[in-house]
Amino acid sequence: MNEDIVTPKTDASSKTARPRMYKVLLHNDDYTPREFVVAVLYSVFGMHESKAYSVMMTAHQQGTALVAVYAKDIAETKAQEACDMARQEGHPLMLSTEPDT
Ligand code: NFA
Repeated sequence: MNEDIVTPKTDASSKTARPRMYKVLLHNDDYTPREFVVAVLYSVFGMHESKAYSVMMTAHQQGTALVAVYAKDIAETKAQEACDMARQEGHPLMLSTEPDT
């Protein structure tokens, strides 16, 4: 009778675990030139210039802005790369990472 009916497993134990995601945040400061921030967002995060400009302006006006969300190691590497580029040019630009929710 019903022995051919197979019900799919939908419980959590049968689902594939996804890696925890991390936000990369851009922090405002009084010294890093706006154009430099835009250039970093473009070269490290592959943002189009118009998007990079609006993220830069959000940080400038609100103090911080969300840049992107990645797996932990990628988020940390990109944040570090961006900070390194700034340090190389003598700018205090800061990016940080934190768990996404
Ligand atoms: N506040 C900086 C300036 O006026 C620009 C800036 C924006 C710096 C976003 C850091 C992050 N030159």
